[in-house]
Amino acid sequence: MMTLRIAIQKSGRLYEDSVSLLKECGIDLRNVKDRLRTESDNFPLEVFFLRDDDIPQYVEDGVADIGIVGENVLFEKGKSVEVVEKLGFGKCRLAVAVPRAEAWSGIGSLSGRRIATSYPRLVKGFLAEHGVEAEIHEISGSVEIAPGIGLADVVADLVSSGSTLFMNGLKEVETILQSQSVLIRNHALDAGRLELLARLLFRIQAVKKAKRNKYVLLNAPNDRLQEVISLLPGMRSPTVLPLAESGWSSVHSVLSEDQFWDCIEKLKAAGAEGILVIPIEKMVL
Ligand code: PRT
Ligand code: ZN
Repeated sequence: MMTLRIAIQKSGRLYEDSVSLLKECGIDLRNVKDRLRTESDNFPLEVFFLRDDDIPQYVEDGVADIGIVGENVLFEKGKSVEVVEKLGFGKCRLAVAVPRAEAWSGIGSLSGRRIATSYPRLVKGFLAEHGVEAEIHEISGSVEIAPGIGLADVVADLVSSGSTLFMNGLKEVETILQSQSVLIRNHALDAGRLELLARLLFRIQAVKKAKRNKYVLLNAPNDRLQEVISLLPGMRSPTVLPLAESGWSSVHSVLSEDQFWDCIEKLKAAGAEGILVIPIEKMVL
């Protein structure tokens, strides 16, 4: 039987989220722990566990059909694959950082300096784009200690909370790339695999959409029902049910994360009470 082969990180920051995403898509995996490959019993999917750095190559070569990898790694490797979908996890940025005491006067001040990084290709592109010449020192780990031990003047490294830079006496001054995990695919998938990918993508999009939305239930006095309803976008329009207590209704709707707090405040002001907010597991429109 035809299966779709996906490459995901074996262990590290993307592992948990990658496995959870498949699970949320209803794909059960057999004994995931300490395996190099596994398959699913309820979806024609075979999973390869790899170092994240190797995933773009496997997908380009067609050893895996699709993969989950950070854009930072994808763009650094420069392999020829297609990005299918942004996945919204593994968010970070590749940033330039300098010793905290240093006055920063813009990208031009990188000129002639030594930059330590694990992302030479991305840094080179950034420098070229700004017409700056500097020395790139490629190191594979613990980039943030390079200035402290005299190996470099400046670093270009991944940052999420910023605490690693802070603890090493550095400050972030420029962003080279905003990154998150993406689903990538081989260019030349056959029709059967494209169809499996479409099924998987449909599920991924339903999971993503659900995460961005909440189910909201509230009680509203009937004399203010129209005002309350006008505040709720809903999928089509809100559901309204009478409460046992006369003069009151229960209103159900879906709210997106970005308008959430704003909307809740307005609903309260419009007389809504007993507002319940419930996570949505899947959302298919
Ligand atoms: O073994 P393998 O090669 O598969 O794993 P790895 O060690 O190369 O990668 P891993 O697991 O550390 O990271 C995998 C991916 O997670 C990266 O390629 C990014 O796409 C993403 N990601 C998201 C991050 C971070 N956030 C992150 N903060 N990767 C690394 N970091 C490191 C960063 O290098 C620095 O050392 O965390 C430190 C900074 O974090 P803050 O929170 O102190 O700013
Ligand atoms: Zn890696």
